[in-house]
Formats: sequence, C-alpha cells, structure tokens
Amino acid sequence: TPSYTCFWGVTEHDTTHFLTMARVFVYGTLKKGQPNYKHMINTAKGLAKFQGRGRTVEKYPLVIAGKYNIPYMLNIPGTGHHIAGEIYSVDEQMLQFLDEFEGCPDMYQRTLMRIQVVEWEGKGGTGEADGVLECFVYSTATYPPEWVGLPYYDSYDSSGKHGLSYVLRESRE
Ligand code: PCA
Repeated sequence: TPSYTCFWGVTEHDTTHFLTMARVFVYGTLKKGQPNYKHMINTAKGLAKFQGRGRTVEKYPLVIAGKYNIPYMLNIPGTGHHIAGEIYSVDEQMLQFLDEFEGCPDMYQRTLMRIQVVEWEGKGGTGEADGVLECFVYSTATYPPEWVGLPYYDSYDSSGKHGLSYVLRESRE
C-alpha cells in the first residue's frame, strides 16, 4: 500500500520545496480574478499553490483606503467582519517577493492569523482536526487613525459596487 507524505497540504508530488513552504491567506488584490493575481502565477517570482478558500476566525476591519484605493485589513481583532480569502502554499522565493511587493513591514506587516477553512482544494484534509489553520496574512497596524472610520467589507472585489477602482502599482504617480 503506498503511503502518503503530506506536509502543510503539499503532497509527495511537489515535496522538492517542502522544507520551505509557508501558508499565506490572501484577501485582497492577490486573489483569483483580482488585479495582482498575475504575480501569484508568475513562476519567475516563485511558486504559489492554491489550497482552498477560507475566512478569518477573528473579525477584522477590511477597508479600501488612500488615493490608490488599496484594500487593507486593519490589525484590530474583534472589530469588523470575518474576512473571506484564499489559502496558498508558497515557497521561500514567492514569500520574499510578496513581502517586497506588499511593502512589508512598512505598509503591511505579515503576521500569523487563524484561518477557518471554507473549501479545500482536492482530496485530503488540512492536517488540522477542526479545519483551522495558522496562515501568514498581510494586515496593517501602521495606518492613519481615520481609516477606522471607513466602511468595512467582508470580502474584497476591485470592481465591487463600492466603485473604488484599484490603481495598479505600475500606474501610480
Ligand atoms: N494584497 C494582499 C494584502 C492586500 C492586497 O491587496 C492580499 O491580497 O492579501
């Protein structure tokens, strides 16, 4: 009987990077269909393997802020909504790219948060009995205080009815 090795949801078929894979939960422009998803599938930046959908166990304020209409999860647990997003396993190269791309640690800080798995990709469980995973998330604690007064969302869509269209990095002045 063949036995399966499964580390952080990465199966034997792609264990070449298993020592350095990290779980990342994305809730903003890095999600499928959003303006920066292209970076997640650019193998020149490293590897990102989609693992499923999730939502934050804690509530947080998700706002769209600044002149470029950037989505930010404010690091204020207990305020706002459970935030919907996607769970990826990423290698060290992609994690390094994402840190730089997200302006970490100035704009966002990457911290571990508990994520409830909503829908898992493919067969097999998460490796956690209760379906809750610790994932890295880019949220911010370095925001202007007035952002707390902006509308809070429970999921992000750049073309949502809020009408605040995201300005790509390459289009900013
Ligand atoms: N990019 C990161 C943080 C917010 C954003 O637009 C993400 O999608 O999770």
